[in-house]
Order: sequence, then C-alpha cells, then structure tokens
Amino acid sequence: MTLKNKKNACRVLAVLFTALALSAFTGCSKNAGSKKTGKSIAVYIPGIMADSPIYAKLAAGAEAAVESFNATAKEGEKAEIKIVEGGTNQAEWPGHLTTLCAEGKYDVIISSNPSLPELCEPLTKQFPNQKFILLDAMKEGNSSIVTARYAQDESAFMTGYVAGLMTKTNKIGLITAQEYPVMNEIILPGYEKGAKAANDKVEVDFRIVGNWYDAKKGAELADAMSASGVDVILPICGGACQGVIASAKEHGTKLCFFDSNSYSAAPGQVISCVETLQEKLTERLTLEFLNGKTVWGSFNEYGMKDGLVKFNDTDPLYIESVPEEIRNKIAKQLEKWN
Ligand code: RBF
Repeated sequence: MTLKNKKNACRVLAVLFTALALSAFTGCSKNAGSKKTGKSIAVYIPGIMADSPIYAKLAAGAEAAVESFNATAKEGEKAEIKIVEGGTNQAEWPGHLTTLCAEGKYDVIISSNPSLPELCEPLTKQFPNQKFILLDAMKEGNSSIVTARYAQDESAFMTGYVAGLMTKTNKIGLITAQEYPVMNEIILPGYEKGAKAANDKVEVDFRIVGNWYDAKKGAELADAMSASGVDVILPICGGACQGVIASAKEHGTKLCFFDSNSYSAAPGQVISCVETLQEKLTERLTLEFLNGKTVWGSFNEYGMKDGLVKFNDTDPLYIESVPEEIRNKIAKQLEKWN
C-alpha cells in the first residue's frame, strides 16, 4: 500500500469509527420528523435511567416542560426534545457531549451530576453558542452554563440521624458506587454527623462498588457489612442497589434511600427516603429556558425549606417500619431544616 493509500484508508476508518460511536448513542426524539422551528433540547443522561431515579426524573421533568410549553406555543415555535442515554462508561461521556455540541442542533443540553461542569466547561469555549443546564452540579460565572443542586448535607444528616436511632449494633453502612467530592466531602460526613447526633457510639462502614451497575458487587459488599454487624445501610450506587436490596432482604438489614420514594423496595425494612424533587426543578429550569428567562452563569442550591428536598415521613410503609417514639424524634429534627 502506498503512503497516500494508507492515509486514505486511515481517513475512511476514522469516519467509520465516528459513525459507529454516534450510532452507539441510544436516543429517542419527540416531534422528530416535524420541521424544526422552535427551540431544540437534548437531555444527556450520564449513565442509564433504570435504577437511577435522579436521571429518570431529569428526563421526565424536561419532557413535562416541553409538553406544557408546546400546549400554548404558536405553530412554528414548538420545542423539540431528544433524550440521549450515555451509558455507564464515563470515558465515553466527553465524546458524546462533544458530538451533541458539534451537531449544532440543540439550543441547550440538559444534564445532571456533579462531574458535568468539568466536562462541559471546555466545550463552552469550543462551541460558544452552546448552552448547558446542569442539575445536581455547581459552576458559577460561566455565561453558557446554569447550575443547580440539592442540599445534600440535609439529606445526609437526616438519613444518618434515622440510621443512628434505628441501629441496634451501633454499626451503620454507606455503599457508594464511586468516590466523588460531593460523596466524600458532604454525603459521608453528613451521614456520620447525623448518626452521631442520634447516638454517639455509632460507627460508619464505608464501601465502594467501583461502578454504577454491578448488582453482584453491591450484594457482596452488603453481605460483608452484615457479617461484620452492620444493621442499617444507605446505598447510593444506581443499579448496584438491586444487589444491596437482595442482601438486605436475606439478612434483615434496614435500608435508607436518597433521591426517590423507595419504601416499597423492601417493605418493612426501608426506614427512610429523602427525595430530591429533580423532576420539578428540571421542569422549572427547562421552562425558564424556553421562555428566555434563564439567568446564565448562576448557581443555586435548594433544600428542604425550598420544597426541593423532602424527607418522606407520610408513606404508610415508613409509619409501619419506624416506631412512633423514633418518628417523633425525627419529626423534631426535621423542624430544624424546614
Ligand atoms: N447517581 C445515580 O443514582 N446513578 C448514577 O448513575 C450516578 N452516576 C454518577 C456519576 C458521577 C460521575 C457522579 C459524580 C455522580 C453520580 N451519581 C449517580 C450520584 C448523584 O450525583 C447523586 O449524588 C446521588 O444520586 C445522590 O443524590
């Protein structure tokens, strides 16, 4: 093969590779096929929606905003939305986001998790017209990005407080998918602080799955925790939570959840669910964007007093699984945040 032929072959391979990478995206489009005239939105899920309520709520909130905006929008101004699931290989996310920007089709890319600002910031220089709405994330002062996140210190403290009141062994656990600054600096210390506020003898066992999908590893870690006497576990590990739940059912371990109402995951064993109202916040921020009201460069944190973090203490399964005396202590503690 001559040098020129080799170069051409390389080019063909590069094009094929890019095409393959693009086709690996799993996306679905609403209003696809209709003439594009209004604003166009891409929701990028950095992971998968199954077993990650924070992501399912992101997509649902953006879709709800588009639906309500389109209900009164004039013909020709109706918005379009496409949901793209990036998958659990984090090394692929920057390429996916670059492709979405390079397509030039989307007025805004909406996504969620604390690692997104770092991935999107360089893209705002490369694609100055591309806007980003990032939830569960913090970045102030970039005029192409707006961010909002939840007061995870409140969720973590309250969850630790319940765990501290409910443990009989003084050993509670936290199983995370991976270490990240919000986990190491806010959630883990908050959980420990809340637990110690309830019971100063409590020790926290902290273990790491290594990814957001491995249910087998989740079960192994939960089994090992139970074997060492842990009797309450907070899993924050996406699909790996399924393994933690299976292990908890086998060993009678109590469970606490973040993000959504998960009392029915193991009825009688789930003792707290602190919900983040990600659907509501995503809908609000998407509507602001569609109405041209976004304050670019801004960052806001929302907690219980804003109604965007909610300790669910009304579910019948909570009332059933947590004794009244303990529920009263929790209610008192909750007053401090509201
Ligand atoms: N939370 C999930 O529930 N599912 C995920 O797949 C997921 N992936 C994440 C990936 C990264 C890189 C980071 C930093 C966080 C991720 N989170 C995920 C955690 C999420 O931001 C949040 O902390 C938890 O959902 C608890 O509210």
